[in-house]
Amino acid sequence: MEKLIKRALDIAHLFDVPRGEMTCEPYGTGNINDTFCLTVRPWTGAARRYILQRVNRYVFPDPQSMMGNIQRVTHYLRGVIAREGGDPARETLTLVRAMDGRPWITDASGDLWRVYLFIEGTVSTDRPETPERFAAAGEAFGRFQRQLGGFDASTLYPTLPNFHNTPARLQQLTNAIGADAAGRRAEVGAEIGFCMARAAQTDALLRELEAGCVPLRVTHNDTKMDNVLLDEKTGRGVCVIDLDTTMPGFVLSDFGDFIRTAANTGAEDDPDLDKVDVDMDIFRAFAKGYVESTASFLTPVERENLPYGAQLLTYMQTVRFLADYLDGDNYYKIKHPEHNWQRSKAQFKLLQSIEAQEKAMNDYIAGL
Ligand code: ADP
Ligand code: GN1
Ligand code: MG
Repeated sequence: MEKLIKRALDIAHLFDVPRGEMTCEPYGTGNINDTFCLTVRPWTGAARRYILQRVNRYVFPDPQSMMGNIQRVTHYLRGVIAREGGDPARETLTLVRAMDGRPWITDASGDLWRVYLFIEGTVSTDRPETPERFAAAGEAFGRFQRQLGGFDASTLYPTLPNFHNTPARLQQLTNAIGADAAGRRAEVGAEIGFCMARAAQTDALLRELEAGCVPLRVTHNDTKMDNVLLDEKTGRGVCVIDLDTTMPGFVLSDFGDFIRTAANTGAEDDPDLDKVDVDMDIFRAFAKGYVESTASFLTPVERENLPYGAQLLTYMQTVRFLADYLDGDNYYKIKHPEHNWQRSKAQFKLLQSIEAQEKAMNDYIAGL
């Protein structure tokens, strides 16, 4: 890590930030990119902070096209936010340019680095203490989609093709089972069985939804609690961050992935499956915030299927973790050899719990 911090500091000097003493420390808890908080203490004036990130090139093989999406989306959002009387520097991400004028640096080894203004006076946490904060996140993700309502989703580069495409994820699992690259197929027979048992039904439901014209919109595709910055004083949702996976998609996916990640009484990788359950208070708080801020554009089919989104995304994550375990852990960073297997089991337990609450979730949304 020391070596990486040193490299990050060298890179930081290539960006258009004030001259002065620079320090850099690892920041956040993401599974994909390397994130640092860069502090610059100019010779005169107050210290300034930035977020410096090295993009994961295994996950994002074409990071420059991804950066193109982020530039276009944040540019568009800045216009909408200004028209609505908001503060564009605070309510969307701002890329800092490098000395050569581009908003990123590609280093000698081919890694892409970028710098964002640090949005001060905000907090991001994956475990807020009050339901109001989940409602604020729901409002913020809904607002993000509303503000991007006039942006033609089909013009965005498909950064990660088939990212939230469940049949394609099932195909990856089928391929991983066939290849058995890490020699783990025999031990995960039960989990393979759970995933395959739901495959045909999922396929049928998705076809139905597509036939019912669920529209393609600009979606975030990584809607976690810690991807929203909340005002540290008021708790209001200030800014949706982590725009790497912003692509055309279905709103069910953004709603569903939030419930999967935030409304779990246990951890995503909980070794104790008894701790994993869907937290209906969090579901209700988020759903209320989200449905209120999307009321002006959500179609009835989208609205009715929001709870199904929670099932779909939890199922997809069960499949993704299992496929990565079978492949030999190429994709997700792991903390121990069975980590992806454990993650997959915990996600499957969550899926069962969400399925058990299907009626309660549908009733709640219908009553909003
Ligand atoms: P990852 O893809 O690794 O999740 P993120 O872009 O979400 O990376 O950044 C990790 C963390 O850094 C976030 O959860 C948030 O706490 C913080 N962060 C990111 N961007 C900003 C920003 N512009 N201002 C303040 N904090 C930020
Ligand atoms: C990854 O880095 P993070 O935690 O924001 C992944 C998500 C998964 C998640 C599972 C680009 O997101 O899709 O749901 O891990 N992001 C990518 O923890 O694959
Ligand atoms: Mg993040």
